[in-house]
Amino acid sequence: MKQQNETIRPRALLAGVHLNENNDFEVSMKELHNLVKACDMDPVARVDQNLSCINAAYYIGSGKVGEIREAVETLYVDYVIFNDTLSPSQLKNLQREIDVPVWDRTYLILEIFSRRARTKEAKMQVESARLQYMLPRLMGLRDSLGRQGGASGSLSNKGSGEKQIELDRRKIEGRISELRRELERMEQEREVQRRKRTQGTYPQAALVGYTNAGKSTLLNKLVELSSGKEEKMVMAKDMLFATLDTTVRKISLSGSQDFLLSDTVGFISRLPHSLVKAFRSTLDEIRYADLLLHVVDFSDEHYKEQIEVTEETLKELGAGDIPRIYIMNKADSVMEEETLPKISDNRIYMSAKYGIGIPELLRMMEKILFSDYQEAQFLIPYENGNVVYYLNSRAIVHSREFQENGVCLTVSCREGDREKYKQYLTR
Ligand SMILES: Nc1nc2c(ncn2[C@@H]2O[C@H](COP(=O)(O)OP(=O)(O)OP(=O)(O)O)[C@@H](O)[C@H]2O)c(=O)[nH]1
Ligand SMILES: [Mg+2]
Repeated sequence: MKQQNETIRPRALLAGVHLNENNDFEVSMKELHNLVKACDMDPVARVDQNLSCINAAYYIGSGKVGEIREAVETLYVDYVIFNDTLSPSQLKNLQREIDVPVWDRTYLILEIFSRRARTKEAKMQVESARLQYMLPRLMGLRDSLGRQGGASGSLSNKGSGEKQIELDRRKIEGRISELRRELERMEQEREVQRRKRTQGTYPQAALVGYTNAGKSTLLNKLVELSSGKEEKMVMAKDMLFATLDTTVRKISLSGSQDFLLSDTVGFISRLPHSLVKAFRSTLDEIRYADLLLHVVDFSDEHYKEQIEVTEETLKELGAGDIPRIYIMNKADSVMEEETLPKISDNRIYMSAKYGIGIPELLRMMEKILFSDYQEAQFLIPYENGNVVYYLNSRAIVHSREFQENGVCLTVSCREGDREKYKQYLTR
């Protein structure tokens, strides 16, 4: 007897084409494997082929299609997943030959996103990306959804073929523009909120990087040191795309100034373009940041390629020129602990999980975030406690002296703050 809570995970067959010039084939197949697991499926078989060019009709050679069909039967496969984006006609042709739903890498990523999205905005962004992907592929997807049986929406209605597809198409187009309008409205709201936030003088840093690099773990570590409040933490998990929603937290640590830190969705190679576009507004936290913390999983042998993918995506988002610190994270698994943290230029080898290198990282951040700071000395009367409070959190306080007629603070602060309280300046 099966336990009640034991769920049976769908079984997936992974299919890929190794093109002659592609050196990253194995890496991307392994990544596909992890994506399949992140989608709660079991990768149970793999079919691949060396080719000099992609087969126009089936993507993979037609002989291999037969092999896949056989494996589907003998291994009880529920889904066949291709390691690339299939063209609408390839999808349609494959779906005619294969008896279970055929997905491609893009659809798989969209599916993961759609399962993980929690906020209304993230859900709408994913829906919009998914519909844009589906629009040119209705023919193939209709067959696929028909095979899943009981799939939701009008796409699963069998019957009057072309006519039904035309109706679906119009419905989808209508929904896409509805989503676009609503997302634009939300984007404006987000912009107002963002302005409100940045009107204060807190500088903002953003965590960016390949999925699973440790961004959320680092955010949590800083929140823990900052307020210790568990409800301010975000989910960090050994799973691709654990984070989809953007979070912004204020980090207040003794011995350093307050700043805002945002955590957002991770990147992956060949992240569907429609998704990057759909997520643009949430990714604004990155675009408007004063500093990017590029978190790298230094224990992954492919970390260099992952840095490249992340940098490419940042460029695409218009965040190519923002100053960066490269956080070579998870160094605890590949370097001797005594050698950590190690700093060279704008790189720091550290460990977010074990909290190694945090003070050093904060010092590196300060140099960039507070680079326009100036020295100043204020004498603030005791009745203006709020000014002392303000400067304590937004300036670097070098010394504090309690004198007869007020508190004397020697600080480094922003030009704007110096101006704001110039009546108290003594130097
Ligand atoms: N050994 C080691 N593991 C770490 C370190 N930092 C994070 N991890 C682990 O890496 C996994 C992924 O961490 P997350 O913080 O969820 O990664 P992320 O970058 O937020 O990932 P996504 O939100 O999925 O893009 C978790 O299992 C963490 O425990 C580290 O410094 N050392
Ligand atoms: Mg995360």
